Amino acid sequence: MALLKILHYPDPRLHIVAKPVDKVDDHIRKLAADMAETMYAAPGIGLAATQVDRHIQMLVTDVSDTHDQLMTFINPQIVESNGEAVHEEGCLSVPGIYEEVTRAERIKVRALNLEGEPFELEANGLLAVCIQHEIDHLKGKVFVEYLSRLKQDRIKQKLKKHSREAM
Ligand code: K1U
Ligand code: ZN
Repeated sequence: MALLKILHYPDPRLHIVAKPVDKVDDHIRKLAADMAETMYAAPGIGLAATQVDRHIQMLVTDVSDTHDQLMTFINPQIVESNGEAVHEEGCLSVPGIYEEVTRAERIKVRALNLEGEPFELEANGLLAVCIQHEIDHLKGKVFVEYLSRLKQDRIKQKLKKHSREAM
């Protein structure tokens, strides 16, 4: 397995819209394993292929404390959503920034698993937040884009300053 480089906001590649996966093969399974390793190492509770500069519709999540609930979603689609909930979110592509976002409270997701078989999952709480956040990545949307323009500009300045300091 391999650790992948995570793109940082405001990298324009974070806005590329991911394409559907047409065949779930060993190449896709290897990428899913590398994404899981990268997510655990970060550490994080989710990761979308977009964040590692692979523009296909695949994401991984594990919201457990024990790191034993890894889930892979290929070509995920939210087919039902209900209610509204506010949750503080972070993002491995926007390090050090945590902000509240309002999203659906409960969702039903349809996707393919690593065998290419369709499945449906109903989610609420942190898992629902995380899946919605990752599906946004696949659509080229970063969570800070739910914030005011002023906050987005401040976050961009802060991250640019950090990347200059890291050089
Ligand atoms: O998409 C990402 O960048 C991953 C992101 C997922 C996420 C977190 C919180 C709300 C919505 C989506 C993260 O994993 S940020 C890191 C994080 O939240 C975390 C890290 C270690 C332990 C627990 C949480
Ligand atoms: Zn993110």
